[in-house]
Amino acid sequence: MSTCKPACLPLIHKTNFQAGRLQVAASALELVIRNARVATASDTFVADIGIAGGRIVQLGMNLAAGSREIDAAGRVVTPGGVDAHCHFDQPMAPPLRMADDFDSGTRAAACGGTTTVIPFAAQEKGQSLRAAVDDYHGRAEGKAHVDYAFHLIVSDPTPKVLEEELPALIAEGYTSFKIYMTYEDLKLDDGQILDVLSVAREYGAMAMVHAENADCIEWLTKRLEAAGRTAPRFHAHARPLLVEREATHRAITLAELVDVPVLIVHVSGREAVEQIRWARSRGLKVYAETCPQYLFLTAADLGLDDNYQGAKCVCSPPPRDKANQQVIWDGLNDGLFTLFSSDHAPFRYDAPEGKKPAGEEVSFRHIPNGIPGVETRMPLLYSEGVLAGRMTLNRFVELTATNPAKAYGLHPRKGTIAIGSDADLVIWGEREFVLRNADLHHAVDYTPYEGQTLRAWPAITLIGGTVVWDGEFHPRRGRGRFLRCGKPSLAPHGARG
Ligand code: DUC
Ligand code: ZN
Ligand code: ZN
Repeated sequence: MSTCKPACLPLIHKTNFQAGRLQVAASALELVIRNARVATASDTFVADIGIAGGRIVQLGMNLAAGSREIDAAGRVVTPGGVDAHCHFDQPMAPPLRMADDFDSGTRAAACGGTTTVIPFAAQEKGQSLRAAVDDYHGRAEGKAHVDYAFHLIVSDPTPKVLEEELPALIAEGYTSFKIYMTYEDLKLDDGQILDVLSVAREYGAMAMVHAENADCIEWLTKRLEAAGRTAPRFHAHARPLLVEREATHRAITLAELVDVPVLIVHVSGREAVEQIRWARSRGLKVYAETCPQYLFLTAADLGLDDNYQGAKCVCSPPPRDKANQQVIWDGLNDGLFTLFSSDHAPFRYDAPEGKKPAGEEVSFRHIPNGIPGVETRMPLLYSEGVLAGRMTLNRFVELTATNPAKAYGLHPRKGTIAIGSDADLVIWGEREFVLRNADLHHAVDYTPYEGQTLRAWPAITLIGGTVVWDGEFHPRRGRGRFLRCGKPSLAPHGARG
């Protein structure tokens, strides 16, 4: 593991007070962050932040001395990021294996300013949902450096799952679940989707939908393969915008039928955006998430020829074009999108368990879908959104921290800077540097953003008032806590919620 110091500055010092004065001055405050330019989703103001017991206990000017102090004069301080869509150590069919487990995945998160993650406990067909959750806890416990909650992935909605397991798990704090409209081993048919949405409605949970039409993808894939078009770039040809549009429309319609909010995840471009705008104009509670790859990558990154390197950017839905990037920027700014998540789905490029399954350069159909991004999500949007003048600082906070915490029932403990909130904070450093995978902390052997110039990186990340990143990573393996989610604020309280 490397340590990178893109914005490391000597901000931390111990206060020079005498033992006698300590009782008064530092009885309450273990840490004071001085003169911070505090940014929340709604306000930006200069204040000292007083921290005790892992929480923010005071906000104001000229706070009493803390046992430790950080001088943040001139620095922006935001809530630690909440990455509400990432995949760590999710079981895969052999030979595939995700590169990041909860150790390396949450290490990367912390170094990039994300202090809470919500990955997925995925049910295999034939498996009980409870068994999937128990298995996933085993993968996280003792490893996580940051706090974490779980979404569920429902791939086999049997009567037992719908009537017993889902209601019980929702009551225990697993209040969101993802359903897939594509992938043979995960997809649900429309009737099954209606069943799962009905449970979401009844118990006040949030359903997240991967919206791509499976039959269209399969039909296109077969035709491309028959024509010998199997290079990574044909992944985008097999999943054009209309494939996402149709499924988005269908997901909206199914949710309308059940009368329940729905969240469309990883929206990639104009056609799905148009469906979501149309639904909103009709008063439907349709929410949307997008991800860095739809702002910073295009289909050209899948390769302009048959070079296999394009496999590094194979994810679903695929990246689109420059015009669609602008559509996504517009949606981030005008409120269409509620969430900005990484969809970190980490596979090594040069590895038989990764992008070259069993060591082979395979047809795009068999390239594992997903790219790394948990560490770069916040710095990319801060650099190219806030500092490039495309987005306000407050909207940045809302999209990367506050809304994900609210959407999944973790607010106000997470996602804001307020009295009583966990002292999960990012003190930003602003200077230009070139992003290199060698400086990142995930276990993936590449970043899709290699060579990109960034203008900012967290100078310091704090979790519960403890410095976990200050240009060096300070491990807290196993001290990341499991969080039970409350009811998502975007979903109505279900009849039985
Ligand atoms: N969907 C995801 O949510 N993540 C990775 C790949 C995919 O298809
Ligand atoms: Zn998905
Ligand atoms: Zn995902």
